[in-house]
Amino acid sequence: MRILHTSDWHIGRFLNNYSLLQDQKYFLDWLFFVLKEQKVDLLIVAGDIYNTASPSSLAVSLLDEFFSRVVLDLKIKLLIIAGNHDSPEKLGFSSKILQRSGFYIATDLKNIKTIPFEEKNFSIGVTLFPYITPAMVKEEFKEEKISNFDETINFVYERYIKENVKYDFNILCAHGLFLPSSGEDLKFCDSEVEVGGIEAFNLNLFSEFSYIALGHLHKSQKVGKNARYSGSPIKYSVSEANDIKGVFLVDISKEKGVSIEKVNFKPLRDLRVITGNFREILKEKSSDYVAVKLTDEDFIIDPYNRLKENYPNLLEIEFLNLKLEFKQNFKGLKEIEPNKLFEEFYSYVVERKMKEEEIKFLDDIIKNIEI
Ligand SMILES: [Mn+2]
Repeated sequence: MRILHTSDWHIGRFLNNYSLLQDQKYFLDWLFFVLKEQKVDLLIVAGDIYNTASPSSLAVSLLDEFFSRVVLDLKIKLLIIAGNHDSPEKLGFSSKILQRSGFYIATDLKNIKTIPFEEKNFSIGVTLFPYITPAMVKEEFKEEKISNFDETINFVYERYIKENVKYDFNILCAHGLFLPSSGEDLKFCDSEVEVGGIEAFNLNLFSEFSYIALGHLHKSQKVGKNARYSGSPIKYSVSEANDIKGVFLVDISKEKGVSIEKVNFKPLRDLRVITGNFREILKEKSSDYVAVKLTDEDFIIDPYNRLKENYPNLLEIEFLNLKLEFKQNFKGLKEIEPNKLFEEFYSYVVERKMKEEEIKFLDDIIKNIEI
């Protein structure tokens, strides 16, 4: 049995003001190719399928098309759960009909479930555990005393999961912050929101699971001995510039147990940090998403628009070594008289001081404006 584990697609997401739909479509086309070439039996998407609870019609049709091709054309079993960004109602729509064609969805507490699969000489159970908060449990079970994440996971485990841990191989698909019992650190990045230390589940309860396919953290990483965050397939913040994105292929067999391999994804447009001198950087061109760090000591006029001509997907500019006098000048801008300020600007751009008559001309204009 070959499983492909991915998560945090955030279809419909923007990076600054740039729509990433084209980049996301490119990822889905690549994924389709991998699913086909690698003869995958089961695709697991561990939450945050969409970026918002009300995705655009373009985002919905992109996914609809992809899911249909996977389930109907490739005949691959598709298992998805809701993440904290997804709307349980929207994602769960017509899930009963879909289940008949091999498309399993778990969106909230009521539909936590374990799907059994029979292989030639062994059985597998995949438990779908969507993003759950203490408040969601309290709303459904008013008389239960549940106030934190520890009590939530214990309750959910006892009520929905425990009796289903009975297969030769038990797989869990979950979304949220799961801490390893070994105490190693998790790696975070800027594109995740509302990730707090207290809102975490402990993985202790799931030690007998053969593989845990997690979603929520956007950096791909190993958690404890049997769990992995696949990470987002696309870099959603500059803090991920050096990440290598991809998906996990998980092979399960009676003889060899579980073996895991990461398949790296090369994006349509990469997200990079470029550090260097303005004029040097301007010699190159790229359609990648770039954050530019300038090493120039002197201020540069209109760097954003000038760079954008060569880097249409420019994200941000930072001056690393700007001379102190420039910084101070900016702080005190309001105190400097407008004509002095213009004189400085003029001499910077034209590279000579203003002439007597020009200064007089300027003074007249400024006087007129002030009146
Ligand atoms: Mn996410």
